[in-house]
Amino acid sequence: MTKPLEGIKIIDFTHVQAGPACTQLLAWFGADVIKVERPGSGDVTRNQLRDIPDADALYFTMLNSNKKSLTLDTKKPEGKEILEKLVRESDVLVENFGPGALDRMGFSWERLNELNPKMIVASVKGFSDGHHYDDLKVYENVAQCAGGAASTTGFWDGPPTISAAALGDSNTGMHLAIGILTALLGRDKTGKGQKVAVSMQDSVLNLCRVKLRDQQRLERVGYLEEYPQYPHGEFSDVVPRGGNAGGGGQPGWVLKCKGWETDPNAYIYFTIQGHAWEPICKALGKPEWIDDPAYKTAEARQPHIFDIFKTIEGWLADKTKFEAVDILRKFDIPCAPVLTMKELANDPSLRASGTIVEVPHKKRGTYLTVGSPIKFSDLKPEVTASPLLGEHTDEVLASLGYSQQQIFNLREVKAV
Ligand code: CAO
Repeated sequence: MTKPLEGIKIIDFTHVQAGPACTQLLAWFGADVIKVERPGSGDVTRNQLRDIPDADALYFTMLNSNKKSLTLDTKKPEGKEILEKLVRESDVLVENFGPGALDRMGFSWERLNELNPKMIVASVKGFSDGHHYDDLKVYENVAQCAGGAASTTGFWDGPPTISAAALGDSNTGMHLAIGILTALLGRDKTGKGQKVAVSMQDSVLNLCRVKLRDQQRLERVGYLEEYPQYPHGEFSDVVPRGGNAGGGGQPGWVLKCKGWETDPNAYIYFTIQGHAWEPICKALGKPEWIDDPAYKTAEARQPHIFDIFKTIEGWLADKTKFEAVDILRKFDIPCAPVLTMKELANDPSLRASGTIVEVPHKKRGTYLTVGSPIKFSDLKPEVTASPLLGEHTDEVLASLGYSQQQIFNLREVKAV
């Protein structure tokens, strides 16, 4: 089967998570992704949090599958020359260096555009160009704070809280992938490449869209009825942290199930959909609530919603999270068990769908990773191992016309 991105050549000048997540996605879909790494060390994540001595860390292997690795010192003249050759014959260059690093290396957008006017140059930065913080280097948690996620996550009586989900890193990488694919389609029409830039702050904020909605509602009416602070607590002039409250018009909460005293994940998320009130009452064995004016409407329930959740917890007390969901699903109630990483790793459905995959690796043996979350009817992305450092240096240089002797000489001067 021909993969949709086959024939698209990508110079992957990325490191850590945001950039690599983007290029890994494109590699799954068939792009020829050549990861350019500093000779001797490579992407810093190869060494970070290693669980096996002398083998690439999972942080690296799980974000760099399906790629080639070319070592190149792009600050040396020989390295620059090789990069120029690669630029001339590639479609996309993706980078997520600190601000100005590519320019300092001599590969500004203008220079790259001069070398290959059809090339798409895609960048991740912490803040967008021209932002008053655009000189800052940024990691995940910094972005979550700058993008509005931290101030709105957690409990009202605790500090701003970071999400475990990589809202700043992988999320930004996914935004960049959409930008690159859009620019590739645009190039088909115009014949011209362009610069695509995504900032981590913007990408986090994009996912916090409903919190900006809430800020405007709060300014207009002074309260937010779906937050736990309503109606008994106080609102200030900024969107508060809402704990585990549902973000839309459906109240919900994380509720204790059987075993919660010893198992920190014996919980389900329970949602009270307005139109599902009757099935909820039936599921809980509370038919008297169906027409009770104190329970019948969402407005009537809201002032005592936590008492309702307490009653539901009473019903859950003799049921495991899995048993509870098995009952509630029959009543069409939106809910899920709170799943641990261990449970997800062993979930037969996720294995069958290719969302959790086992990948054989030359040095590590087999490791688990998250495969493509995007499913197609005509493409089944196959996840292959991440490359060893410089594994494809000879192959890539030979494809650029370098002889064995020239490659030997480049190694002697540590340019590759
Ligand atoms: N050959 C020679 N030099 C290379 C090279 C290569 N193959 N690859 C990288 N370098 C150089 C860069 O040119 C840069 O040199 P100068 O600073 O001297 O110009 C240097 O390595 C360091 O690059 P950096 O600033 O990107 O790295 P850092 O470790 O200091 O910062 C990070 C890391 C992530 C904070 C920064 O890259 C950044 O802010 N990136 C943008 C935002 C981002 O993507 N962050 C998310 C990372 S995922 O959590």
